[in-house]
Amino acid sequence: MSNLKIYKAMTIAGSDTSGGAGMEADMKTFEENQVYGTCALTCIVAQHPEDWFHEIIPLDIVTIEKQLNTILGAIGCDAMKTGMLGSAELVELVAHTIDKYELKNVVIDPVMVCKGIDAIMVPEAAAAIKELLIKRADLMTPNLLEAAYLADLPAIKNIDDMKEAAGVIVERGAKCVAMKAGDRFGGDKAIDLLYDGKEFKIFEAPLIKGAYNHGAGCTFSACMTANLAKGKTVGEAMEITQNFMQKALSGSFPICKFGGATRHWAHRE
Ligand code: PXL
Repeated sequence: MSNLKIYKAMTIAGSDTSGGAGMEADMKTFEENQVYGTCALTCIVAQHPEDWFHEIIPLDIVTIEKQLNTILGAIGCDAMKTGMLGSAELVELVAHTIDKYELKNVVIDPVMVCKGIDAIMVPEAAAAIKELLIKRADLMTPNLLEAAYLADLPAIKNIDDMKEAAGVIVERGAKCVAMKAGDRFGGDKAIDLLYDGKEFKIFEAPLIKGAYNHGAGCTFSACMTANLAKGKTVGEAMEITQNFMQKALSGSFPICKFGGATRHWAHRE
């Protein structure tokens, strides 16, 4: 038995049955960062083996509330993140839970789109995230589509647009924004932006051609969450996460004929 201090992180997320994204990515990333993970499961995503159509099977709100009670009533957490929330009712429950337990290090990953679908999946849930969760977030981790939606901008096409969107999201109440452009601008660089309301920091990394990036957004956000749980600043967490992602993407691998996954353990190889 160990007496070392154990840091804990909670994810409120869906299960990606294929193992690369969702709560599976979150829990693997917590573990790789030496943080004990707990999970309140919101839905199950089951991919059809013939065509990889993502079927979303929601869990009922009472079941989700029971899980939150287990975790927060008995175990607690040093940081938390959200993943696929899927309904306005669930977003309301998450907002209420953050207030009730006065949760610290609240990371909101506003999962509104899945790779390849350039449209907001559940408009009511997205609107509720904008209204109820931005202002409760210590850190928001949107991709470009999500950031444009949250900031009411038509599209984000360059770094200036990223800064503008981050500015609006902070004005709307988030303490900090870590925005992931990934490969969206073309070119040979992956660009991330960190804004804490005072200073814009740009993080540039070589774009890893042909990487399997399924689950990369969840992994990024979970790595930030784990490091906030350990008491790192957002800036320190971002440095660690940049390194973690570079390795996880460089070492990504195919899992089936429809795609692959990031290598969560690559940082220790
Ligand atoms: O990467 C977004 C995402 C989040 N959560 C779950 C998912 C996916 C994408 O497939 O399945 C559960």
